[in-house]
Amino acid sequence: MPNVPFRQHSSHWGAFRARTVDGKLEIEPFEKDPMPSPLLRNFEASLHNPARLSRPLVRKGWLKDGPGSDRRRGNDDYVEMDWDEALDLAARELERLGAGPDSCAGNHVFGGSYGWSSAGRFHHAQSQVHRFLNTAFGGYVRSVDSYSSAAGAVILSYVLGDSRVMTRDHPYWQELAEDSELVLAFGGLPLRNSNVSNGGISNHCALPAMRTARDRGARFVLISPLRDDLPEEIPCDWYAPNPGTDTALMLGMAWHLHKKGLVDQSYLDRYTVGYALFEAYLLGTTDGTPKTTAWAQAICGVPAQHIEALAERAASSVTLINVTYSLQRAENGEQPVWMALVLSAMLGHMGKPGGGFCYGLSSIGNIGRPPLDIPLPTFSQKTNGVADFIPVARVSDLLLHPGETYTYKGEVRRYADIRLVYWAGGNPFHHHQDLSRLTEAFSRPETIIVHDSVGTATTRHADIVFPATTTLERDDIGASANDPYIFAMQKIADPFGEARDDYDIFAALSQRIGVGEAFTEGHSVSDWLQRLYEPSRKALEEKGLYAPSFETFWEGGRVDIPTAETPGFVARFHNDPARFPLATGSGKIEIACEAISSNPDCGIQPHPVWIEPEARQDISGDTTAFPLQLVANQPATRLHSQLDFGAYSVESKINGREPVRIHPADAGKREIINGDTVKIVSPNGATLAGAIVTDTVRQGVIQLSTGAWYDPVKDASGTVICRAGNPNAVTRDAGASPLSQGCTGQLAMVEVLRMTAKQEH
Ligand SMILES: Nc1nc2c(c(=O)[nH]1)N[C@H]1C(S)=C(S)[C@@H](COP(=O)(O)OP(=O)(O)OC[C@H]3O[C@@H](n4cnc5c(=O)[nH]c(N)nc54)[C@H](O)[C@@H]3O)O[C@H]1N2
Ligand SMILES: Nc1nc2c(c(=O)[nH]1)N[C@H]1C(S)=C(S)[C@@H](COP(=O)(O)OP(=O)(O)OC[C@H]3O[C@@H](n4cnc5c(=O)[nH]c(N)nc54)[C@H](O)[C@@H]3O)O[C@H]1N2
Ligand SMILES: [Mo]
Repeated sequence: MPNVPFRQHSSHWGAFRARTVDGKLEIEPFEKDPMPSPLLRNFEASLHNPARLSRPLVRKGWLKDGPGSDRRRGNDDYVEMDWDEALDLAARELERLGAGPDSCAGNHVFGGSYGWSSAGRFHHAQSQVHRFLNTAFGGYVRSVDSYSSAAGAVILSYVLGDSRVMTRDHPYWQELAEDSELVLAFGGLPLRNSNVSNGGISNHCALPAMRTARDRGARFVLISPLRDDLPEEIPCDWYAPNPGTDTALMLGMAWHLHKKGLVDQSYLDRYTVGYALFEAYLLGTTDGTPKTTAWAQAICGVPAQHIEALAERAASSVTLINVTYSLQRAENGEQPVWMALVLSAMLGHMGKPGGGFCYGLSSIGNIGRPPLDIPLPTFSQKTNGVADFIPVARVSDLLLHPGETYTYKGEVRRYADIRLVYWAGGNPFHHHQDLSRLTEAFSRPETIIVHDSVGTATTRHADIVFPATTTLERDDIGASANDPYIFAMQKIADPFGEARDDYDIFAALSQRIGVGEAFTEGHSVSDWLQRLYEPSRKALEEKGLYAPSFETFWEGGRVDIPTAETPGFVARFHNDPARFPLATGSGKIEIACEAISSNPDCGIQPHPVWIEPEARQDISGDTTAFPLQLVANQPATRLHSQLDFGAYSVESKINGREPVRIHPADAGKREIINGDTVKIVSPNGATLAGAIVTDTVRQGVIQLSTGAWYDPVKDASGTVICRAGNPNAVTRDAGASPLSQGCTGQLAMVEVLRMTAKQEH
C-alpha cells in the first residue's frame, strides 16, 4: 500500500480529507461533522469521467462565419485547439468587442455568470470572471438577487429591512432544539437541502437539532406536498395543501385567530405598522370576501377544522414558523413569505427564543447557525463601472428583448443590448426556466464564451469553451458564512487533461489584451492564498485568539474562528425598538408597506394578499390538458447539475433517467407502474423521466428534482423533448411579480403519459 497522505479539502456539501491511490479517490469526512453528507460520494467520478473537458473547443459555425447571432448554437460541431491558439482567438474577439486598457465597453457584456461553481475563496469562478470583466471592459451588466431567493429577499427588504436579518442571525437551530414548542414547517425541513451550504459546511446539525426538539416534546407540523420534506424519524402532523396556495392557508389561520380573539394586539402595536389595513382585507371589508377557514379550504384543500386547530395550537405554544425558499420560487412568491411574517406577528412570538418567523431554515445548511466574529478571506473583484443590471432570472428576456422595458423594485428599467455573454461557474441550461426559450435567447449574442470542467448543455451553446480544473485539482482556501473554520483546500489530484485554473485562463487572456498586470497584480496563486488569509489571521490575533501563520495553518489544514456573542438584530429590535429600529420605512415590521403603496410601479398590493396563480387557473377537475402540479425541487443525490454522473446520483436514476414521483391514484389513471418511462408535458415543452409510484407525494402532485443534464431531441412533430429528465424543459419563464421578477421554477402545471418501449427510442 503506498503511503500517500490524506490532504484537507472542503466543498459546498462538507469538509473532508482525501487522497488518490492508483488514480482512485479515497475520502474521509471531517471528523467533527456529526452527519457527513453522502454527496461526497459523487467526487470520485469527477477525476476521470468522459464528461470532463480536456482541451479548448471552438464552435465550427463561429469559426467559419465569424461572430454573430446564430441558431446553430446548441446543435453544432466543435474543433479542439491548442491553448495558445484558442487564447489568441478569444483575445482578438474580446478586443474587437472593445476590451483593453481603460476600456468602457462593458455596457454590451453580460457577465452575471450566475452559478454555484465550487467552494473556495480564491478559485470561485464567479469572482474570477467578474474581476476579469472589470479589468478588461471596465465593468459588465450584472445580475441581482439569486435563483435561490429573489421574491422573498425583495419583499423582506421592504417589510423587515433585509432578508439577512432572518437568514443570518435568527432563529438558530439551537433555539429550535431547546425552546420551540411547535414548529410549523412550510416546505418542511428537508435534510437533503441542509446538506449543502454555499462555500462549505463543517457541521450538519439539522437532524441532531430536530431530534433534541422531538425528545423534549416539541411538536412538528409538516406543510408540504412531500412527506419526506421532514425526516421520517421526526413524528409530525402532515398537511399537504395544493402547491402554491400556502398564503390562503395562512390567511385562514389569521382569520381564525381574529375570530377567537387570539391576536396579540400589544405586539402589533409595539413592533409593527399597517395591521388595520390588512385586517380590513382579512375580514373582507375592502374586497367583500372574508378570508374564512372555509374560504381557505376551497383554495388550499386543507379542511377548515384543521386550519382552525392549527391556529389555536399556534396561539397556545411558543411557535416557530419557518418558510423554506421553495415557497417563494413561484408566481407571487412574495406573498407566502410576507404572510408568514404577518402571522408570526399576530401570534406575538417573534423575539422569544424558539419562537417567531424564520426564512430558509433547512434550505441552506448554514442558515440557523450563529454568525462569525471575524471577516472571511475575500478576493477582490475590483470595481464594476457599469451600473446596469438585470434581476437574475430575466436572462432570456434580456437577450430576446434589448431596449424593452420592465419593472423591478418600483423602477421602470430597460434591457441592455448584449453582444458578448461570458459565463464561468454556472449552468444556465440547468438552472433557467423554459430551456427552449433560453436556446432561442442564446442564439442572439455575437459571441458566447464559457469555462467549465465538464461538457454541459451550456458549453454546447458557447462559441469558445475553456476547460477548467475542478476544486480537487488546485490549492484554495475554504470558508463560509456561519461556519466556524477556515479550511486549507489542498490539491488532491493533478488536473485532468490540459484543464487550467480559471485564474490562469483569465491571466493569459488579460496579458494578451494588455491588462495582465492589472488582473494578476503580479501574484501567483500561492501569493494570493497568503494574501487572502492574512486579514482573517490578523483579526484573530487582535482578538487574542490562536492565529497561526499561513504555513502553520496550511500544514494543519484548518483554523478555528469564533462566532459572534452579541445579540442579533431581531433580539435587539425586540429589546428596544426605538433604539434599534429595523431598516424599513417605519423602522418596524411592515404589515402594510407605505413604500409599496405609494409607488404604482411596485405593482403589488400594500399588504399580503391571496392571488390565484395564472399557471393554476383552470385546474379544477380533470378536464384540462395539464392537471398535475409539478414540484421541481432540489435533488437529494447531488448539488444542482454538478456531478450528475457521480455514483450517488447515478444510483438514483431509473433507466438512466431522473426519477419522477407520482401518487398511486394518479399513476393508476394513467396506467403507469414503478419503473416505467414517462413523458412529462407542459405548454412549454416535454421531458422523459423514470416513474416511482408512491404515496409520499400528495395526490395531484408529481415531483421531479432539478439537475439532470438537459439532453434535448426533437420528436416527429418538432416538439423538443429532454431525454434525461430536466424539469426546466417544461417550466414557464415568468417573473414572480413586477416587484421582484424572481425565479418561479419550483412549480409548473403538467400532464404525464406512459411511454411504450417503442416510443422511447
Ligand atoms: N425548475 C427549477 N429550476 C431551478 C431551481 C428550482 O427550484 N426549480 N432552483 C434554482 C436554484 S435555487 C439555483 S441556486 C440554480 C443552480 O444553478 P447553477 O448554480 O447554475 O447549477 P450548478 O449545477 O451548480 O452549476 C455550476 C456549474 O459550474 C461548474 N463548475 C464547478 N466548479 C467550477 C470551476 O471551478 N470553474 C468553472 N469554470 N466551472 C465550475 C459545474 O461543472 C457546473 O456546470 O438552479 C435554479 N434552477
Ligand atoms: N442536496 C441538495 N441540497 C441543496 C441543493 C441541491 O441542489 N442539492 N441546492 C441548494 C440551494 S442552491 C438552495 S437555493 C436550497 C433550496 O432550498 P428550497 O428552495 O427550500 O428547496 P426545494 O427542495 O426546492 O424545496 C423544498 C420543498 O418545498 C416543498 N414545496 C414546493 N412548493 C411548495 C408550496 O407551494 N408549498 C409548500 N408548503 N411546500 C412546497 C417541496 O415539497 C420541496 O421538497 O437548497 C440547497 N440545498
Ligand atoms: Mo439556490
